[in-house]
Amino acid sequence: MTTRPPVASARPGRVVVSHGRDAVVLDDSGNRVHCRLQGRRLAVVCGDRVRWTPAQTEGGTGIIGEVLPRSTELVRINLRGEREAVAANLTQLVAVVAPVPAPDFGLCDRYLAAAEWAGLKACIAANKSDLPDAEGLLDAGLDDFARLGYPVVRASKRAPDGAAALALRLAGETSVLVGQSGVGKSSLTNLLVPGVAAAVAEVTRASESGRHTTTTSSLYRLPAGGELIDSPGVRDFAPPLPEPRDVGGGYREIAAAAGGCRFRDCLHHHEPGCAVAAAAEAGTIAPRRLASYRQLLALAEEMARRAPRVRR
Ligand SMILES: Nc1nc2c(ncn2[C@@H]2O[C@H](COP(=O)(O)OP(=O)(O)OP(=O)(O)O)[C@@H](O)[C@H]2O)c(=O)[nH]1
Ligand SMILES: [Mg+2]
Ligand SMILES: [Zn+2]
Repeated sequence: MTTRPPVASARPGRVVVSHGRDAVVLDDSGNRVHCRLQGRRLAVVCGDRVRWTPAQTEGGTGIIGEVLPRSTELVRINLRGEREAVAANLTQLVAVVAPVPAPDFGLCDRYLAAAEWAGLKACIAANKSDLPDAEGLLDAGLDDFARLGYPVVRASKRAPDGAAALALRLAGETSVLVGQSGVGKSSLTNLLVPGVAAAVAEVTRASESGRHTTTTSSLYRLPAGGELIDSPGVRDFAPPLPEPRDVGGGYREIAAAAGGCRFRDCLHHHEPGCAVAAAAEAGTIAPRRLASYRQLLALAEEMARRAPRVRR
């Protein structure tokens, strides 16, 4: 009679770090398991729900055999023009800005539009509030976002309870911190997640010299419930674009004003009777936001011209 080795059964897990063919998975008991991806076709990102099997591999003790469908995802277009998921199963995007490095509001617009298209909540964390905003540039931009209904929370690692307001926003959500390199995403993570100090300190040290310090996204459990993903800083963010007629859905004020346009299919270029253009002239829509919308619209139209049928 032959006895077979017991077949280990697949278990649920959550990807908390992913790099190439390797990932760290949090199992149901909160243990971190270093896993390899099975096969060439599997790919995971931070936040993915997976099924994994205990197994001794070169780099760890598990193999991920299956990625469960994502409820939401944040996707970017990489330098090769391909779709690339940044994080999965999110409920909220937090765009982090600071007085230094100088804020890039166009970048915020693109992140917020991506959140709208992906059905994520969104808010802005105005970090380093201990520093003076010399040009008033940050405050002016933040006012624009607050008027649109995006919560703006101030934060600082140099103030007592400097992340308390943000902590309230994060409770119960799965949030990703995004933004330029050096705005303080990892420092905020450090404040919000007790016990990860070591892991963050190791990477923040190098940031004093102004380099991109965080190189891989990491997911942490928050003490008040919910999860936080610290992501690497970016110079730019190109979201995958919907059909031209849907681009306005990424801009709340434009979507709201569009109902007043003379033509139902108005794209708010320079069509006659455009309520969006009129609102921008009247000052109720920030001209900067309209320009930012038109930039994405032009790209979406360019894509539609190039590949009218293969587009999703
Ligand atoms: N004054 C001040 N400095 C801060 C604050 N938060 C972070 N910093 C500094 O800003 C620099 C960058 O901080 P990080 O937390 O590494 O920034 P990051 O957004 O994670 O950067 P990347 O990982 O490169 O994307 C460090 O020198 C921090 O000490 C703050 O609230 N106030
Ligand atoms: Mg960082
Ligand atoms: Zn219009």
